[in-house]
Amino acid sequence: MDFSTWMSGIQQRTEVALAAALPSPDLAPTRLHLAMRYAVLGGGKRVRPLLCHAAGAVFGVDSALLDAPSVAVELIHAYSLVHDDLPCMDDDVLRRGKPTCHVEFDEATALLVGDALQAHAFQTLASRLAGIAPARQLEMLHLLAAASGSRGMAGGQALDLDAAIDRPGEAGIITLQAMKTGALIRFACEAGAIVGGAAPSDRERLAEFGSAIGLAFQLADDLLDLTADSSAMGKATGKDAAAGKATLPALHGADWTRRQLAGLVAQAHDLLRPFGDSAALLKAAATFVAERKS
Ligand code: GRG
Repeated sequence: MDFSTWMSGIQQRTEVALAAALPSPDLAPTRLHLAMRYAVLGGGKRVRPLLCHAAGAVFGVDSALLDAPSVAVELIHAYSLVHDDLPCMDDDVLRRGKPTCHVEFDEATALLVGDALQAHAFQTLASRLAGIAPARQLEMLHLLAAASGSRGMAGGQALDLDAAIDRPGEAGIITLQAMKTGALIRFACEAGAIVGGAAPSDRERLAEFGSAIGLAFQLADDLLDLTADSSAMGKATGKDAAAGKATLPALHGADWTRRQLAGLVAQAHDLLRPFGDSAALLKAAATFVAERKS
């Protein structure tokens, strides 16, 4: 099966799994549940679920076992976008080509949507999951909490908010990006290996792969922020420069960034070499993340 056919299948599968995991809009409080579904469903590339499924495929895992970690990481990602768009953070009005959650609903609802999505992610991953040993579930819960918290995504966001004043250099930017966006991507890859019962060295290899791809993902995003227009992205672009935020493409230019991206993809592909053909989808996913146009 070619990568784009596989990718559409996983995106559709993830949409169904997310819709089933989220509380019904008929259930009280209906407005909150409607807003949660608005923030999660019907948009997004589902990069983290794609990586989780592709990582699991390296170890021959049945897709059904990868739905829970994929849904959990996507719910955390969706919550982060809702909070990131709030007036107290990036103050964005457009996300995935539609009004942001606080514009469509209101600020207080958007705040609660983020809170509830975060809790729901952990509830999903902590539910009884047929076919996954509880010890593996516990490991994933621990990793997802660490990836989301003050030493992961939330901490990276805090460093990013300070970046316009602190003006971090290259090493500082790489650290904050590894936390802000890399941590969830690393989790998605490592979770696939955990569900697959990978040996510790293979699991670490997948986590390192996730870190390389996380950095590539952020570089590609910063490059698109510099070069793409907002209609292609479905969100505002050019915001980093306007906010005076240092990014690696802003420091070094687009050509340097494209060379770095190619280097990171080569590094990621090298990490997968021992897995041979069973890593074909994950290899293609790495290329997709670095070369994406939106
Ligand atoms: C508010 C705690 C908290 C964290 C926010 C992820 C994040 C941290 C902020 C998002 C800001 C941003 C645009 C970062 C660049 C990388 C990124 C996460 C882009 C959006 O992710 P995609 O491209 O989005 O996977 P889709 O819509 O495809 O799901």
